[in-house]
Amino acid sequence: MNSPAAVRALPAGELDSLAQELRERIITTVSRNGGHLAANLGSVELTIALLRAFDPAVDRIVWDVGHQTYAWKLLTGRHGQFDSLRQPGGISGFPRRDESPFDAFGGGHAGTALSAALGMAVARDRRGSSEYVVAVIGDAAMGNGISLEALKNTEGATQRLIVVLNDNEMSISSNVGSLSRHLGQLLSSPKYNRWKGAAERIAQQLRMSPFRRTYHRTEKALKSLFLQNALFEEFGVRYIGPIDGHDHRAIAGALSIAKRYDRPILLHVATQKGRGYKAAEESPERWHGVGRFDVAKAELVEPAPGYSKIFGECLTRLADRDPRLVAITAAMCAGTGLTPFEARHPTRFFDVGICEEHAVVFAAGLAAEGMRPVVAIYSTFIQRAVDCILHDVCLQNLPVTFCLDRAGVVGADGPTHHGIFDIPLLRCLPGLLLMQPKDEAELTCMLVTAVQHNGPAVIRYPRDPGPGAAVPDDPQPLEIGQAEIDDDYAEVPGRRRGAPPSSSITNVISQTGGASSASPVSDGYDCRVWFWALGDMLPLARAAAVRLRAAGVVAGVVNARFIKPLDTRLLAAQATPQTVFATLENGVVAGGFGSAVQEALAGLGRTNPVLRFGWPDAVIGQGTTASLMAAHGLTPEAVAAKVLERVASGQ
Ligand SMILES: Cc1ncc(C[n+]2csc(CCOP(=O)(O)OP(=O)(O)O)c2C)c(N)n1
Repeated sequence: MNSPAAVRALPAGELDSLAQELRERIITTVSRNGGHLAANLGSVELTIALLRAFDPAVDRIVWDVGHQTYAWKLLTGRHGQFDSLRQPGGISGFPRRDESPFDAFGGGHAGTALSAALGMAVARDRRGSSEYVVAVIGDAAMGNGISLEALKNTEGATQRLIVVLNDNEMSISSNVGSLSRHLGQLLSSPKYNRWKGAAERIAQQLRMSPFRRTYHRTEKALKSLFLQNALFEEFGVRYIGPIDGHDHRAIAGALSIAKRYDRPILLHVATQKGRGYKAAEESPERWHGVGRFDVAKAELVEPAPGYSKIFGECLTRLADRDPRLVAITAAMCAGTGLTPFEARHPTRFFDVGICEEHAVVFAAGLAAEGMRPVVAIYSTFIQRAVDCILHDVCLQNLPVTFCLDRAGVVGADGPTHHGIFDIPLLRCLPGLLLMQPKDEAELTCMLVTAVQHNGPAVIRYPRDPGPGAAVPDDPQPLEIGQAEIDDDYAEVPGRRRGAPPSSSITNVISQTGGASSASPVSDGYDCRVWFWALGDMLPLARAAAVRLRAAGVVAGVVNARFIKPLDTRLLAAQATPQTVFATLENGVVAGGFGSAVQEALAGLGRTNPVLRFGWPDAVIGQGTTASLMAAHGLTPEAVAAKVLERVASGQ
C-alpha cells in the first residue's frame, strides 16, 4: 500500500488488516528510532479513511503538529524510506512540504492547522478550483490560541472547510481546561447521542430536498437546544459527532457527509491514544514520545536524567521555603521536569495547556500581585510568546523567571524543534537577565539568582544531559553579569595550577581601574586567544584550547554564564591589542551570544577579531548533537584550525 490510489482501491474487508500492518510497522520503527508512538497508533483508521475519501494529490490535508502522520507517510509513498524516520538525512517525524507533495503543510508546533487550512480554502475559493481542504487537529491543539483565533475567523471566510477534531482526551498528559471538558461532554452525552440518531435520519431526508435551508436552521436550533454549549455551532461551524475513530465505516460515512456539506463543518472523531499496543493504551503519556524500546517487553530505554530533572527537583525544594514560588507549564509537565513539583505543590502548579502566550501573561499577572512565577517552556515553543515577554513582563519589569528547556539542537525532532533562536529573540528585550549554566550545579545557582532577582530572568539549558556535577544542597545566587574564567585556564603555560583565576583577574582589573582602564591586564594571565563559551559549549572550547596550546598558542577559556548582562569588565581586561576572541554557543550565530560579544567590544572601542561559532543561517536538520556539530564545523579540530588560521594571519 505505497500509494493513495492503492489505498482507495482496497476492498473494505481488507482495511482492518491494513490497519494492523501499519501499526506493526509503526511500533517496530519507533522502537528502533524513537518517535511519537501513542498519537500515531490512535490515528491509523482515521488516516486510511482520509486517504479513501480524498485525493491528496489534489485535496489538501493539513495535520496539526504532525506528530501523528506516520501512517500517512507510509501510505503516501514513503514506505521504502520509513526505516530512516528521524535519522540524519532520513524522513522527518513531521509533515514537510519539501519531503512529499502529499504533505500539504509543514508541522511541528501545535495550533497551526486550522489557520493554514482556512488560508488554503480562501485561496481555493479565489482561484475558483474545487479541491477539498481538511484540517486534522487534536483536542489539545484545538484549545491553542491560534486554533481559536482561526475558528473565530472561519464563518464568512469560506463555505467549504472540513475540520476533523481527533479527540483522544489527551494532550501529552491529560488534557486540561474547559474546552476539553466541553468536548468530553459531547463525547459522553447520552441525550445528544439519542437526538443525533433521530436528527441524522431526518437529515438524510431533508438534505437533498428543497427544504435544505430549513434543514440547516432546524438542525442548528435543535443542537443548541440539546447542547446548551454547542461551541462550534456558535462559531458558524457545523458540528457532527462523536464518531468512532476506529470504525472504518463510521468515519467514511461522516467524511462523505462532510464532503457534500456547503458550510464549514467539524467532525468530532473519538480515538484512543496508543491503540493496539497495550502499554501505550494503558499509559499514553509515557508512550507519547519515546526513545528506543523493547517491543516484546514494552520496556523503554530511559533517557539519562538531564537538566530538566535537576531544574524540577531544585524548584520543588526552593518552593518548600518560598510560598511565593509557583510553576507554570504549557502542556509539558513531564518534559520540563515539573512532575515532582506538581506532586508536592499541587496548588502552586499550573498546566495551562498548549498556550504559551497565555502562560507568559498569566505569569506576569501573578508576578504583578507579588508571586514569583517560574515558567518552564521549551526554547522552540517560547518563540511564539516573545511579544508577551516584552510587552507584559519586561516593559513592566516583573519578576518572572523563564526556564527554557531544550535550548540548542534537540536531535531527531529536527528543524521545527531546535531551540537555537532564543538568544537573538530575547537578548534585545530591555531589562532581561539571560543566562546559561555550564553544568547542573550552576543551573541551581542560576535558578536561585533568577527567583531572587527583582525583574525578568531567563535561563536556557540543553536537552542533552550535562557533565553530572554534584548539585549543592543550598545553591547560592551568582553575581549578576559576572563570567568565570574556566579552571581549564590552569593549563595555560606560566599559569600556576590551582590558584583562583577569576579572583586574580578581578583584583587586577580593580587595581587597574577595570573596564575603563587604558592598560589591559598584563600579569602573565592574558592570552593570545580567549574562548568565550556558553553553557554546553564549554567542553568544545576547552578541547579547542588544548589544541591551540599544543600548537604553541596561549589560549584561555571563559564560562560566559551571562549573555545579558555580559561581563564587559572581563572582556575589556582581556582585550589586549593582540587578543583574538572566539565565541561558542549552541544557538544561531546571527544576532546571538557572539554578536553580543562583538557589540560589547565595539562599544568599548576595541577592534579585536571575534570568531563566532554556532549554527549558521540555514535550516539545521535532524540528527544527534554530535553528528550535527560535526557537520557544521563545531569540532575541536575545526574550531582550533579556524582560530589558528586567524592567529597566523597576524591579527
Ligand atoms: C506550540 C507547541 N507547544 C507544545 C508542543 C508539544 N506537543 C506536541 S504534541 C502535544 C500534545 C498534542 O495534543 P493533541 O493535539 O490532543 O494531540 P494528541 O497527541 O493527543 O494526538 C504537545 C503539547 C507543540 N508541539 N507545540
